[in-house]
Amino acid sequence: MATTKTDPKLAVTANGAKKNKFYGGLTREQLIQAYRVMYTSRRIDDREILLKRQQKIFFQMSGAGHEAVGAAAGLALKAGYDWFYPYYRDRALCLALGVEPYQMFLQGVGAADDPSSGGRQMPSHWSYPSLHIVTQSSPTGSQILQAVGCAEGGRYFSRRPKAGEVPNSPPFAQDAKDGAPTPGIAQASLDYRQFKNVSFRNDEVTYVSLGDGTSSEGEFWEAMNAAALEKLPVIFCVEDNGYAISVPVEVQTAGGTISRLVSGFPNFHFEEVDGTDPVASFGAFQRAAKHCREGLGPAFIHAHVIRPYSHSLSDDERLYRPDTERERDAQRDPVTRTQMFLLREGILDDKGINQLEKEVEAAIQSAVDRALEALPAPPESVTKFIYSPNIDPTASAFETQPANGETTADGKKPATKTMADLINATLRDEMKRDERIVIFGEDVADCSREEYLKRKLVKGKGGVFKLTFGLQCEFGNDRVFNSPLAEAAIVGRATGMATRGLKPVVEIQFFDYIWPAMMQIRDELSTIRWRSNNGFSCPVVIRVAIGGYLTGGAIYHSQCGESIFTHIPGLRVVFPSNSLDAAGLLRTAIRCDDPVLFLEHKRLYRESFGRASYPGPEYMIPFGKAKIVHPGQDLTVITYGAVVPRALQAAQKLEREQGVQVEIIDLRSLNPFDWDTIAASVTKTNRVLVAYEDTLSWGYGAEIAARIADQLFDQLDAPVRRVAAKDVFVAYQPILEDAILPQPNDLYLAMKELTAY
Ligand SMILES: Cc1ncc(C[n+]2csc(CCOP(=O)(O)OP(=O)(O)O)c2C)c(N)n1
Ligand SMILES: [Mg+2]
Repeated sequence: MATTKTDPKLAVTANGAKKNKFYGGLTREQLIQAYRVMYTSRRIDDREILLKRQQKIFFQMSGAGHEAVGAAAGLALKAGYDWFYPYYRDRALCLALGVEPYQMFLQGVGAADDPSSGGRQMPSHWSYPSLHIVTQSSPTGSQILQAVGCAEGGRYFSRRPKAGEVPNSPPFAQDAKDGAPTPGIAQASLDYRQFKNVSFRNDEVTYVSLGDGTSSEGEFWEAMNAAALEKLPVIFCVEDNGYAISVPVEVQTAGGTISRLVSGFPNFHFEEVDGTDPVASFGAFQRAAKHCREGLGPAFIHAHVIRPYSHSLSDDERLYRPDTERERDAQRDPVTRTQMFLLREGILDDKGINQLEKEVEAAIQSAVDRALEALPAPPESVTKFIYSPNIDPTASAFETQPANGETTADGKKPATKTMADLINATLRDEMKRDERIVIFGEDVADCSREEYLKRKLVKGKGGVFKLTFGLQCEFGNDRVFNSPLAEAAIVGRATGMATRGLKPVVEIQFFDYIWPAMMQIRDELSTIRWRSNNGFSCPVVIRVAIGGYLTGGAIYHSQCGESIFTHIPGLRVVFPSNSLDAAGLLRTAIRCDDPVLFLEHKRLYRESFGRASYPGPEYMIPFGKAKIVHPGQDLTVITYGAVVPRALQAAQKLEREQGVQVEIIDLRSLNPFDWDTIAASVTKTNRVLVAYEDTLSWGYGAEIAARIADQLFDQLDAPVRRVAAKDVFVAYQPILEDAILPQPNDLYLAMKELTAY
């Protein structure tokens, strides 16, 4: 693709301006509008700096120096039509799209009425749903993959418009408990779609911006690759001010120019432009948007800007930039430059400029006065919107019975299925029911080279554990596809898609490799609803193969680590131990309105333990509901996952030998977890063992044990014990693996000791 380099001198037209003259596609009125936006942006920064010094706001991040490129992007793209993932320097863009100065000051004071976050996020973390400005966070670059997913979501709906429709059903069901209609309880036949307004345009564009330093983040490169591969309509705008805090661009970017590094990506339209010139910048955005809207692929705009106000109010750039360099930058200040341009072209005279600036000052003063009166949200509201306020996945509406008959048509008992079989069947049923479900990840497709399948040359793979086998063949390669080998991209793209209303059910091939996606899971997926004060949500399901007991899995194919994720507010975590629970919990995960980490134990995929016959396409289990897999009154064992069959084995041995009856609780879902069942059982048995496969210290059992010590202290006749893996990694040699992971005999000994206590 061609790179357009704009000479800033050419963008400024010669003297003798006429009334109807266009300036690189901009009318005189648009240029005045651009200047108004730019000047407003700068003056808001100035005012915020003052307010911060007066301790009336608590943080300040300026967009100074970046105003021209922002105003130009806002003029070239359409609010509420295109989609925007701006970064913190994009104040002018937001103003150009329609955000009001008052709203920005509300963010500064942290007001309840701040439409971005209700006082939850720093200023300059934009979020305005009606304008399609998607909630932003603070990690540099984590917005980029989501922008790619957002574009994919829009394209999906434009190709399958029916998928965006909401199933036609009443909004709320009867709560089975008291028969009264209860808002917030989802009917079994309903799901998250009721609360997701899908809107899309066939020629929409997704804008995403970042700084020059941020282009060093791996996620940037993953996003560029994905956008190029899929020819997605994304405009990447690198606002290059030459510094990332104190690190200059030549130390950050090999060769000192990001344009050169990205130039090999196919399908892109490239622009390198003086981002302090609104006319040149507008032209770049117009050409970029045209390329995207025509479906030719993504675009990349490298805009050279300045950063006159240091990195933030906490930074003093004089510590690392000499005056000469700063003065050189000041010559290119976009606000003064544009003002001079308007005067020189006779578009505004001195009086006109004065008038405009006076109007802006008055508007800012009134906005500040009002914002300083605004109230913060009440402290008790802080836990609102961690999860969906609309669908409660612990509700009784998610409790349905398995639909399988006792016998099949020919009078035989139905065949029992493995966990792998029933997860596959549940995915198939849900994909049939809901066209918004897309499945992607590493190796999940049957075969990326579809012609091999069509010509029946191959059978297809469907995942390294074959859990997604046959789904691409049945539902098409736009719904089930292989992603590049990039876990952050899998979760980041899924998050963007879910923000648009799709239901991505993605796979992380091995839990051991979930870590590249950790930033997306911890700082994005789980926080989006809360930080946007319910403005956005992204109910993604992440299926992950987890766990050991594999004899040969070794350190990097055997890890657990679920407590790291149960520690994250906003994320549901489930961990089934058998086929039926896997089917019921997966269906709830897919239909609910929250992000879910669905942990599938590899060792249990094809075990003979816990097989069950197919429970039908409506079988669901609510989250937070444990199952007593073995009743007893002498000791409670709280466990989950692959420790369940091992605990059963140990309990049966103890019962045979000593007549001791152990009650085994399979938690099934770890966040939320079923405290009521635990409390009832411990109150009955007065002794408790918490058993889990992960390393002992700082693990999931610590929280359960602490709660029991705190709330059931009076009920205990013995200390709360834990059995778990040794605090080491899982070794390859089976003898070593056995010594590391909790075995039935370890459980047996602990049970015996506790009952004798
Ligand atoms: C992942 C991550 N690492 C570090 C930071 C701290 N930080 C915030 S902004 C910034 C520099 C960004 O520079 P650049 O991308 O060039 O954008 P600019 O601020 O210059 O516009 C850093 C290091 C962060 N927010 N996120
Ligand atoms: Mg920078």
